[in-house]
Amino acid sequence: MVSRRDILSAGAAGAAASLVSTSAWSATTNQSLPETPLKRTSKTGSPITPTSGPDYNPVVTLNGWTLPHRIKNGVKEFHLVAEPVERELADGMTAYLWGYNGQSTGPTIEAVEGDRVRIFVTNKLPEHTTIHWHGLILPSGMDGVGGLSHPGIPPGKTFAYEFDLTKSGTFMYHPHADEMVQMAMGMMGMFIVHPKDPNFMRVDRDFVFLTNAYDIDPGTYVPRIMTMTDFNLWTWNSRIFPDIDPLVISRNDRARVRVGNLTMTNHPIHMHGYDFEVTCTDGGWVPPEARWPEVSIDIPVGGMRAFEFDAVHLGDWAIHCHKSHHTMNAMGHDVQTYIGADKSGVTKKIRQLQPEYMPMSTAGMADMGVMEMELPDNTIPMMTGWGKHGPIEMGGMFSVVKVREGIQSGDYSDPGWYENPPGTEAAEWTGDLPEAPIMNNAQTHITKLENGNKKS
Ligand SMILES: [Cu+2]
Repeated sequence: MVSRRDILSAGAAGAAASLVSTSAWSATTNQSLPETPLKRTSKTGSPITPTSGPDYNPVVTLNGWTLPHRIKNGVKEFHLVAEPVERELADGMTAYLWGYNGQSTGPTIEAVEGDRVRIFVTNKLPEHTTIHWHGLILPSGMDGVGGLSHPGIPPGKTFAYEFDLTKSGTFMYHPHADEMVQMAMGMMGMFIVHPKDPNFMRVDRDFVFLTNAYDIDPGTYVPRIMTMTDFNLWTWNSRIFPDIDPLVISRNDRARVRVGNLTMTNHPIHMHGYDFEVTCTDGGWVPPEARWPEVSIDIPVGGMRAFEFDAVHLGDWAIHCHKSHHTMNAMGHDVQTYIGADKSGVTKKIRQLQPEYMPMSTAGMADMGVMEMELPDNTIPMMTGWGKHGPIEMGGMFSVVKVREGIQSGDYSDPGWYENPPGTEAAEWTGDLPEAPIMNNAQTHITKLENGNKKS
């Protein structure tokens, strides 16, 4: 007898071969339901190219996957299972979350404008749940607000949601029952509706991810659900740097990045090397005449922004939240600032008790990026990651857009680090320096006085 737990944990080994499997238990216990696809790993799953029906270019869910469907009498059927999951936030750190079909975040649902969808939701949680389809236009009774639209789905039961997809765009799904707890535990996913006309807003690479946040004490596994603002893990699709997969793009591809925000604060997502235009919100497509150029786009709470660019600049380009605390992993926020402090006296004293003691952070905190500090189990350093040229000193909401020549369509594998062409990389200067203009406060003051004297 193979338990579901075995299926989940066995996946880590043969990850690349098959990212999606079908769990035996659901097929036998729910004969009339579509099979329950189950994701085993936190690696980015291959997009699912449509084999029947209208053509579309499938999205790539960063460190996530797309939910397979079946078609029954012209209706697209999906099966989501709400359940406790173990999610690897990064190599060396696992969180005990709630999610869908074996993972948090849940799989991306992908369909086409004009489709009728039937989404079965099985509740394997210890309490009731619902799913709200954020941004979709649908009948009131399908809107998933527990108690308002319909009763909550009790543990062990399956509800069916059914509606027509009347518009294309980028939407989200999440519980609207004990919402604070269930979202803090990682329950959320994306819902992509492709345009009926495959040439409308067509791109070559279409990335999608959700921003989410957890408060998990170092050495523990379960998020603190009562935290309102002071989260210590800022994630994309329940994944943190250095283990968020890169966004791999072939030069001259038209690329789109869709970012949803189901945290409790905004995230200004900044991408280096390019300017771009916001082409879609969770309300719909932005007409060309209403767009303006950006290099950072604030993703509001409970909102989605998709931006597009032509990938003409080769390189490794950082993409990250511009709130600098959101590109850090777990850390205490009540640590004193020691910049400029003289710790030599106290160091001498402490070393009498603990000879290997090292004073830290008197010149900044970059020493944290290279230190091999002993951490509690199941904890990732505050700032970490190693690039071609040294420590990257980041964490949390950070990844790299990798634009390369001649990447095959459909290939999202990491091409490694970019080799800067000769003469295009900043390096130490050993020649003569121009005289540096100095304007310190005293001089400013003198200049002001002189100018004042001249006037009188
Ligand atoms: Cu942020």
